[in-house]
Amino acid sequence: MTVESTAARTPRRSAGSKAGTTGTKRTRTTAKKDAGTEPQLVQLLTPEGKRVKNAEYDKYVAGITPEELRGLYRDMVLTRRFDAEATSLQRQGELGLWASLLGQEAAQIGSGRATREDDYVFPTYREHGVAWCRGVDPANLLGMFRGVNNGGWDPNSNNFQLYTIVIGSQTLHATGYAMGVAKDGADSAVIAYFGDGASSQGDVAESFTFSAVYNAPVVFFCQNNQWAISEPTEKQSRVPIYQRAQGFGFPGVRVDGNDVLGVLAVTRWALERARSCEGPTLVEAFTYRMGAHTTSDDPTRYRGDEERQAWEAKDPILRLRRYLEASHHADEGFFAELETESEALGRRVREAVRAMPDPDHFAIFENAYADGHALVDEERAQFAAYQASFADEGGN
Ligand SMILES: Cc1ncc(C[n+]2csc(CCOP(=O)(O)OP(=O)(O)O)c2C)c(N)n1
Ligand SMILES: [Mg+2]
Repeated sequence: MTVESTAARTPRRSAGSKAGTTGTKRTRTTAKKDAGTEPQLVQLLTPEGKRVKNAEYDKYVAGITPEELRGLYRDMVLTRRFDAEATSLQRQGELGLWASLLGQEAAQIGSGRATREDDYVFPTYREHGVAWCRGVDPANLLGMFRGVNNGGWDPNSNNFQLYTIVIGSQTLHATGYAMGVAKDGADSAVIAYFGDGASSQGDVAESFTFSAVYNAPVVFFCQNNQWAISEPTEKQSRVPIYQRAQGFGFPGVRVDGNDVLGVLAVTRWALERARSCEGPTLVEAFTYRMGAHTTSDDPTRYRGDEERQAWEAKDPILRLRRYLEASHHADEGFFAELETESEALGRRVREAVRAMPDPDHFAIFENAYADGHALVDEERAQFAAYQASFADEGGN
């Protein structure tokens, strides 16, 4: 058991409950026997910001320059600032909902920066940091959460698919796309993001099977943030998630998801495997969702403060800052300038959201069927009558 997983489990109440005690005991014994090896965690930067050597993965970040390190730091800070702005905008009534990535910045920036322009990314709904790396305007991520559009960007402009709410389904899309890439003989790779909860979905298991059998150039990037809304990871898997890959016939690696350097190295390795026709890889980025599942959720109802505090000590931004300072790769001027840039980003996003035009109320009926449908016609007429009922009040 790693320190991380112990910390994640400690504060959870007697999760099994009385009724499940016997069953839990029995399956635990089985799980231990079947799991084989204890979880191994790849880490290049400790929470204290110390660089540790790693014989296997060091070479994937060997040439990284101080400027690139500052770039990773900047990416994480701006992403966090954007995310905080979006949360505030929801609280102000400008967005209907927001899914925060707080705590997952290293997992997303490290993996996003490992991708090449011609790679293709299939996200969930929380990949704001990856979207940033792909060059999607952060303001565009907010349209769907404001309810003014169904996506907000052209997937093919940045090879970044639209956000996917149907848990795990994008892993199938990614696998199919990757099989197409292989048929085209291209050397680009595909990366599919999903969560610990999604790992229980049949779609994910099917995509593992297909990608393995067809040797598809896809990286499955699981952000294990310890929670699927209110369900802890131990309710999703009896073995560490990365170890599941072995049963499907491809490698799985667990990386410290709060270590941007480690994530960058491991994802580069996995993408390189995909490009050299070595097939799929499962990367489990072991991280923590510091905030609520979404702005509609209240995590105090199912988890304790101590757990969050333990993970705050492993904050991904803080640890890179410690490393940058200790190695004299960044000075006070850099941090101050970044602060100004962050505030400017927050302001820009705020203004952009408030300026988003409301959609044409009837557009949804036009886009349901290519050739129309009697039921849709009926609903359109009902909606038109409803709208007209406001006419006396000066509505439109
Ligand atoms: C197929 C499907 N089932 C259930 C849901 C409801 N749902 C939305 S998010 C979520 C939890 C996902 O957890 P995880 O995969 O760990 O991702 P995280 O939210 O932690 O990033 C669930 C069950 C859904 N959107 N789609
Ligand atoms: Mg999760």
